Amino acid sequence: MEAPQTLWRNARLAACAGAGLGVVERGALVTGGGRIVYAGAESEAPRAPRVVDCEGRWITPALIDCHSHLIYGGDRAREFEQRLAGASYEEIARAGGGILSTVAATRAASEDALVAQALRRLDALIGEGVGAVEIKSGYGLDLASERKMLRAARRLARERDVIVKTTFLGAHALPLEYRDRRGDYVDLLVEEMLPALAGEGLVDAVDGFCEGIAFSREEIARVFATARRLGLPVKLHAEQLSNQGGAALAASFDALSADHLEYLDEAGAAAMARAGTVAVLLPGAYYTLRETQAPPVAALRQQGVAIAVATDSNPGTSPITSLLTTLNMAATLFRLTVDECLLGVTRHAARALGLEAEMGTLEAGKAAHFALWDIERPAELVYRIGFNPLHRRVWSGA
Ligand code: DI6
Ligand code: FE
Repeated sequence: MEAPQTLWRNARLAACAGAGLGVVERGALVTGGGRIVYAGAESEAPRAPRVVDCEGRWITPALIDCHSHLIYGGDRAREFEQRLAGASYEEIARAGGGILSTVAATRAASEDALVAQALRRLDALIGEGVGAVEIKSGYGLDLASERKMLRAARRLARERDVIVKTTFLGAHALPLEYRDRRGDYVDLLVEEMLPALAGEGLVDAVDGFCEGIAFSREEIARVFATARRLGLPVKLHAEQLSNQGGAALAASFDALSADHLEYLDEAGAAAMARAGTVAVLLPGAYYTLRETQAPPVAALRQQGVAIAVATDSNPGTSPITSLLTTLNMAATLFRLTVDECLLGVTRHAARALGLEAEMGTLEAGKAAHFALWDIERPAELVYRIGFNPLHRRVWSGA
């Protein structure tokens, strides 16, 4: 254990460990060497040379956005107007708009431009106490452009104090040039793109979009088999627009998470529970697409599936860069409790990224990344809309 350097006293902790939120009313943290050395009652805290009075503020672990498409070229404001005029997301996608229009803009953008655009979105998240973010590729859909996206994602982690987990999402949409050659594109994914990018150290996990307008279970299974052969964990966009049995497929590959899940059935939830696959709920996309079928939260609870919440920040279906607003949506639209919301962007989000040894709770041994809030009770992090009560974000105990 590191030597104590700083005592953060006079705090209220939502440690997100143990039962519920793990609240400690007269709490303190002790940090040293960039780690948490102690988290608990102030009366039992070890001494430290430096003392910070938190003035009764609440401390949570740094928040985690475990599903985002933060890197992309252009925007989709025009498509937003088309949808306001009555076009559906699927109609726009089938007409070559949607994801494919962002693919064109992303292919045309330089790596520097992608980094500069994404930094503004990342800074919005960091400004709300976020300390880790997952970022997917999937708007390149050729080797050079997917590499450019993943390199841009890695660069963000050097530009800011934040952990970035990269996810290869080559199976996001069928690129135009493969329109009549689906099998050839999946061959390209599994034979060339994924092995090359994994070999360059650019890929922390592998994702796909299992949907009528995207890829079938069989196609996703080929991508996942390659991922596992390369030693990479998988996750899946599953059951967003229809029930394809994607969550059960993901669970059969021991997926870290299955995400969206509006159309998940009982059998899918049971398969996730058995595999320990986290359910990542994305209310920003549900809201933007004006979905009416909410994910089966009761079944997830009953099966004991861990629930995480994330922004899905992307230009088409979830143009949101506020994790706090996303929590409000999760509570209001999906009826998650405050505790479920907050665990969904801390402990359970960490699990969805395989980061649980480092982040997600205030516990001795974890990285000293946490957030101090000007609030009287944790519910305020969920209840307000468009108001940011962050006092400060602490990175590595400094
Ligand atoms: N599901 C989503 O919600 C995003 N990707 C996906 O597979 C949407 C991406 C986009 O419309 O650009
Ligand atoms: Fe997504």
